Amino acid sequence: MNSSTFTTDTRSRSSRAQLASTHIRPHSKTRVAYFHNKDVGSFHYGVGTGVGAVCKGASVYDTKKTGHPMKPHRLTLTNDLVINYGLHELMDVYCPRMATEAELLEFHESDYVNFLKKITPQNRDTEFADVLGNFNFGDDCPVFDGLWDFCRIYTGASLAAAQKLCMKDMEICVNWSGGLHHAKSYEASGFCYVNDIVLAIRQLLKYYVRVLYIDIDIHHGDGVQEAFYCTDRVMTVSFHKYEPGFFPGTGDTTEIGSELGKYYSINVPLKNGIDDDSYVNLFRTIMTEVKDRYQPSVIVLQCGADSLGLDRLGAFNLSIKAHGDCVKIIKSWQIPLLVLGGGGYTIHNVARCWAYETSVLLDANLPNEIPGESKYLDFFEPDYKLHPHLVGRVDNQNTKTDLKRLTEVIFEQLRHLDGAPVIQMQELPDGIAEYLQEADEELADTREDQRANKRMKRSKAHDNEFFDGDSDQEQDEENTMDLD
Ligand code: V1D
Ligand code: CA
Repeated sequence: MNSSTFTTDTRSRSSRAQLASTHIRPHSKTRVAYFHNKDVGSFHYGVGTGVGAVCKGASVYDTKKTGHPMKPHRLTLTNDLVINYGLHELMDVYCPRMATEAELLEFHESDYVNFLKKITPQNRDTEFADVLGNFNFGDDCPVFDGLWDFCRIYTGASLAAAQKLCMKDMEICVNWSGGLHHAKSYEASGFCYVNDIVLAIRQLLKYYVRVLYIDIDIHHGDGVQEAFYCTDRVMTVSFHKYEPGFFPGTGDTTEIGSELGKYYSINVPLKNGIDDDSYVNLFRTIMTEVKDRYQPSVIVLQCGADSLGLDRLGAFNLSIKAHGDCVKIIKSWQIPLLVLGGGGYTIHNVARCWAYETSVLLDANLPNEIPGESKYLDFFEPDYKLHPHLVGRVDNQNTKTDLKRLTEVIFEQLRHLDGAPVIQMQELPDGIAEYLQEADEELADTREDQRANKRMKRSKAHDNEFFDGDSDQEQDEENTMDLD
């Protein structure tokens, strides 16, 4: 194990993970690798940090005291719990390298990558003022210090994890900093700049025939769906809130894929307040059918934690246990698995959730008491428990009848998949490179059309929306420790 990232462990034994299986898992074949670059938690999304920015209590360029809900510090909190529960002792730990520019260009367009590389809070309002909008930069996707490195760090971790799965010397790979599912090839979107998921899936496609992508973030996984909309080699399934005005506005059941990809995009649109039993039963029912019909050779699971109850941006009622049950269901299939993060805005619960899900992947039992040795113990007050009560802020607006009908609609779509795409890796023609190249070109054409459409729509749109997050912001600031 490469444990160079971590300091010496001086914890009491009581806070450590107990293995669910006997002894030291002598018969367990499941090898788990964890990818974490400790620098990833030190970045700060800043809104309006440029010249002339007004931000109460913050100086210009001080990105720490801004109201953006995406807090990379949640990744430091998660890692802290993973270490203090002793989970790092049960898996291989890697500090992955940053993705290269060439790797980003495998999906993203060169003018967008060039922009990402050059943009800084200092040149934003001078050199780049005219093009910020072209790349969808603004309140959701601000320019902040170290943006380029941040993108390369989280993407590098997803690519390293995918490569490990391609080498087939690991069954499960985890990168909690990844899962930024909204980024498009040509623009940022919804707090996401580089789509590490698309890049990781493209890597997996070199070694695996069928990739199943599952997304349990409360937002629709639009960027991943769009990237693979016309192929049957990737099946995408997103569970999300779908209501007028809720971001990103896509993800109706009618979005089913097109051309070769027709029927290979599944959407599960939900209303506010869905509870544990409804969600997990729906997830199990749909995903079991998808797995049986599609027979994926590898799975990518985006575990956005904004689907938890009490999330600052979310509106579901899920407990950490139920969110983790979805992970448990997928893990039980024993298919190579890439597990990624995503959204999640009540950061102490994000950390709890992803630490718990790490334990699920390891078949380890964690004590409910947060380890007293955690440097960030204050974040977990007042109960200091791994499984706090998260339910109750919103009523469940999903009736049993709604969910039954939704399942029927999706099963109807799945009936079109009468057998998984049959191409086997060993049967791939000699000209596989050319074949994949052609498929790429077709996808590029589709993306070109989509981009043109989107630019047209955007130029017509009059966007007056503004999020008033002051009270949440102040709440967050109270909980934010000095990270330097
Ligand atoms: F509340 C905010 C404060 C500051 C800046 C942005 C926000 C905010 C909240 N919700 N922005 C949103 C969503 N954007 C809109 C815009 C209004 N416009 C016309 C669009 O409603 C974006 C939500 C992004 C969710 C990201 C994610 O959770 O899915 C994610 N997954 O992986 C990484 C992030
Ligand atoms: Ca989702």
